[in-house]
Amino acid sequence: MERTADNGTSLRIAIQKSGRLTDKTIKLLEGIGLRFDNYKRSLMLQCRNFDVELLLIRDDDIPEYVQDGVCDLGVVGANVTAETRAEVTVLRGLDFGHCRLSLAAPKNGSIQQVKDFQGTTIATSYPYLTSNYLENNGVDQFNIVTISGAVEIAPRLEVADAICDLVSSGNTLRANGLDEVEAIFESQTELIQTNRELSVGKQNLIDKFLLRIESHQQAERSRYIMMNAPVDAVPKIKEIIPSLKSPTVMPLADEKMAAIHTVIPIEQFWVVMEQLKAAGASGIVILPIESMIL
Ligand code: PRT
Ligand code: ZN
Repeated sequence: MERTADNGTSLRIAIQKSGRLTDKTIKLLEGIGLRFDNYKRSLMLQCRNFDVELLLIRDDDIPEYVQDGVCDLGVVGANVTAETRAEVTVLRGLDFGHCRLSLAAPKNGSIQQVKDFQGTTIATSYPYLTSNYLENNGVDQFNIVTISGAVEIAPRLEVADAICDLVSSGNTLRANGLDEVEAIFESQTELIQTNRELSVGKQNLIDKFLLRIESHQQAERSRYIMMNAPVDAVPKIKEIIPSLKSPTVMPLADEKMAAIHTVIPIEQFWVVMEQLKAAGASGIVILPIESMIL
């Protein structure tokens, strides 16, 4: 167990108690080696093997808890931090919970572009981001109706002419006869830190925590690749491999053949595979990587 300098005070991280981000957040924390018991039952959860405790709360409260220093770190959508205007530091995007906040209006109606929002009533859970966007884009007269859920049915209930809500696949808008007019904010889940001064012990713990997250993210973006190839083809194969470091080349019992091991970024995976096969590689094996420190 790693202890902080300030009397064993744990690093306190706010995460969503129950919602879209909860399972992915826990999966990430477990992916960097942290172990917890029964996270679905408690409000406060002590990590068994790292000096961290989790506070499980509604996502709307996370930025403020972090701003006020009640929690040192938080895991929350950029959309929530931006709407609450909390003063916190974004440490990094966590590459899940991707979505966009979009203005949307009834299909084939009178609202087709941003200027058509002039004089309309818009239902949203994001009054600040919505008004701010409209005002910055030449729309100076509109009403905002702030509602916290089921925003997409507001036009049908004639509570509003249009909406501004989070969209990921677009299915909810389509199912409610709405068209996306404009995406006003791109979001993903982020790790945020309080701007309050932290003890050296806590700051050290955050540095360790961040290094683990970085290694985990790097590993998730990479694959370990092994293959055999004729010795003659090795120079060509080395040129093809977009390796993070020089590949390992090992002799095989058959002197005309060599084994090549390396790590490649996942997004180049298929293109590289095809090129390697064409260059003479065979028996190509791809493995996931648990963690990676460059
Ligand atoms: O109870 P609590 O307040 O903690 O949770 P919540 O109900 O406010 O939030 P929750 O769990 O629904 O979402 C948490 C976070 O997930 C959001 O703040 C975003 O950062 C992120 N996220 C990613 C999304 C979506 N994608 C998303 N699609 N949040 C909500 N949606 C909803 C959207 O509001 C709409 O109703 O999904 C519907 C649209 O989805 P598509 O796929 O049909 O376009
Ligand atoms: Zn919420």
